[in-house]
Amino acid sequence: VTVAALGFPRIGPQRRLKTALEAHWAGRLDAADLQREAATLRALAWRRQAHLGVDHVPSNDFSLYDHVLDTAVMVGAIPAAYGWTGGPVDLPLYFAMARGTQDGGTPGRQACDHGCAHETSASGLPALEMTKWFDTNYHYLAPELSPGQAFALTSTKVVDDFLEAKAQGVFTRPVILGPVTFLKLAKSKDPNSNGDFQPLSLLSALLPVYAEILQRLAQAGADWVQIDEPCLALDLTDFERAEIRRAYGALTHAAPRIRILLASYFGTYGDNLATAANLPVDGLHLDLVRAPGDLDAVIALARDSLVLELGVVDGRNVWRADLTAILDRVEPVVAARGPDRVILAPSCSLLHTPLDLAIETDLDPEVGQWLAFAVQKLEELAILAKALNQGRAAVRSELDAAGAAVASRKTSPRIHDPAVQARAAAVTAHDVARATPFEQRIVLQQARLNLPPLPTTTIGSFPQTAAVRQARAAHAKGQLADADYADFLRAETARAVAWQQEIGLDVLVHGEFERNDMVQYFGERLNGFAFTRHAWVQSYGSRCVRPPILYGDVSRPAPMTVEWWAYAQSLTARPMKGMLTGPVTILQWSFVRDDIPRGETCRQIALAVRDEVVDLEAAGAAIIQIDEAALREGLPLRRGDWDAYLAWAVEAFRIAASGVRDETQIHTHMCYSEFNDIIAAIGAMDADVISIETARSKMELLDAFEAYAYPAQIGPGVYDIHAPRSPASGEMLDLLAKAGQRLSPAQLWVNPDCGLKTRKWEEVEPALANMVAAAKAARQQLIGA
Ligand code: THG
Ligand code: ZN
Repeated sequence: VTVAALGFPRIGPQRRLKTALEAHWAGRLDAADLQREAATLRALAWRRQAHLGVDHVPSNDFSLYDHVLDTAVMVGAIPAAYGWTGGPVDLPLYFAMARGTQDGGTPGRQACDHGCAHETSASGLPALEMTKWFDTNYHYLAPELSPGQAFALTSTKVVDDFLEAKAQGVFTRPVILGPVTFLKLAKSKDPNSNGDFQPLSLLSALLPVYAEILQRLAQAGADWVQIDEPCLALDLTDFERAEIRRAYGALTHAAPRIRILLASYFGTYGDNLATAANLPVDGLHLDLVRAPGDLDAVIALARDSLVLELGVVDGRNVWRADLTAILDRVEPVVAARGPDRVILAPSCSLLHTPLDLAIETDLDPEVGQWLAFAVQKLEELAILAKALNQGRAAVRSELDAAGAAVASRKTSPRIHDPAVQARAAAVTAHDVARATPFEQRIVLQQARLNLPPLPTTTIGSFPQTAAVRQARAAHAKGQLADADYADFLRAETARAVAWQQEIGLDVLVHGEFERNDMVQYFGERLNGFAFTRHAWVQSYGSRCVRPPILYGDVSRPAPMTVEWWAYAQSLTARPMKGMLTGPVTILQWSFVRDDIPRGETCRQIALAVRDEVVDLEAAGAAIIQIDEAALREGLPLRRGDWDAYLAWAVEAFRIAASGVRDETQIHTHMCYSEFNDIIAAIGAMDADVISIETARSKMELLDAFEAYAYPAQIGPGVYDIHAPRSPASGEMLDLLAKAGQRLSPAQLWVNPDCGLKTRKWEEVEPALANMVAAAKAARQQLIGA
């Protein structure tokens, strides 16, 4: 039995890759030095994994920005806009595709408040579109493919990295993103745009490049090659399955000396299982964390000679594995198939876990003993392999230690809070619904709020200036006293409130200067969450997140936002919104416990948020916004699982929102643009007002509301906050007029697309003043008011 790692965290210790990339982009590190640092980080990762006992160390899992972009470059799929005429892709071109360019060479990509990180193209080249990688929090760059797209081997990075590692004495298993998944992830760019061009139709043109790569790897001496086809965890058509069979028939034929390990992960093979198990490949990876049932199903179908790679350790989460339970499961497989035909692995690439638990010196030791990051997961696999190869007695003490940690998690009062469980179990229909329907509530709300038609507001945050970030950092380091930090934040808040009032916004926000990451802010104030210092996970390019670790039953010991809200409201007679992050988003952006269903954890968070909503109302808030930026991201990979997810996700929002009286108005915000397929679920959330992103699509998004009559009020964003420019009021008026054609003017609010945290005051000030002017003009035009 051997051990494989499908991929290792590439951002490096202390996020060294981030530091190097950002220095390079700022002009402080030249290309050669960036490449040198990248080579050092690759060498570190290879040596580390080999040292930890990994037999199949991956290469080509490293990337300077994104492995899907690397694949596009490998096959020469460079969109025409970048002016490439063949030959090697240099770093400026590579980073132009990754980040866009603006005149003067500054990159165009701007993360918005909720991190949607869209490119801008005010001038210069746009970046490729960024999309979430399956159901992870990693974002890849979507290749763009047109009809007649030609492919040519353009980068030999996969061969170069294999040889680089070999020269260092590490014989690696190169990783390549498979041709079918590559094409399925690509965006179709059809200039004739009749919309029926399918990138998968390019498979025949693409396969020769893959064949050439495999042949070159064979020449370089490679043995196993890992080809990732995670599309096998998705719903596929018969045609797509047939194309997968055709692809692997061709590739195994073209490179008979290469042993292909085909890897899918993030879910069950499901109805693709017969296809996968019968491919002419040498090995098949199974994600036994997400799909434990795949093991027996594959064994029943696959030929005896197929090597099975068992993904037994969770590559998507941070919990220590139950080693004994894994051995109980795997020992019979090894006995039946033989040790040479079993490889142990994480369930997926370790890209999605933090690097090393050992450096988390501040973590609570009780919580710490329950965790395993990438390095620890490879240690677990080495222990398992040793137990399988030499008998359990060879690793007795390691198994006992793992067993003790598992037992402690089952019983610790830090995790299990009977009061929280009883409360969650006692939720009734009454708790998940407002007292009366929207039509009645809105009358009471309007009587209380007395807002003009087309009321103006913002999403919640205002620019986090260098001064704000410096003050937070100084406070965190203990260099700025609590009282001084609070004074500073109060002054920022007061300034923002006065300014909003001055420019004539109708519904104000306090600006969120006290908040860092919105999930972190709430997690730090809730029971059941732990925070790390160094546990970074790559989100996209050089950007990382440190997801909170949600380890136990969730409750709210004390109000989290009421003081800031009350202070801000005391400065104005206009309504001040209470601003909260919703339960699904908190869940989605955390590492979540695996001992109870996600839906149950989400319900606990929802009850904690409900407590805050009720307290805000009691303090006098007439409007409370509960953002669900990540509701759509949580959608399961398979359509068949959507309804169950949406049922508990929508219920969680309703639990959070339904503790208030009719005359209290609940807002929500979502900053993504694909609504059509979940619009009914969004309606079922029963918020009084929703703000959404529409400015970039020029209100095209509102097409969703043709087929579905959205029942409540809606603020389609009129100011595209992702672009570093301030739109004129005429532009915003046009958008409002467009919105007025699809929605009743009585339904409409006027607001930007998203929060303004990542913008500059110089952009925000004129933009919001223009937005208020546009609303005034629209009141005349649409309503005659
Ligand atoms: N919070 C959390 N998770 C998230 C998001 C979030 N996951 C999805 C989405 N938003 C990811 N988008 C981003 C956008 C910007 C950054 C990271 C993820 C970013 N990070 C800083 C960096 O890498 O320099 C570090 C931020 C920090 O200090 O915490 O800019 O909003 N939990
Ligand atoms: Zn947003």
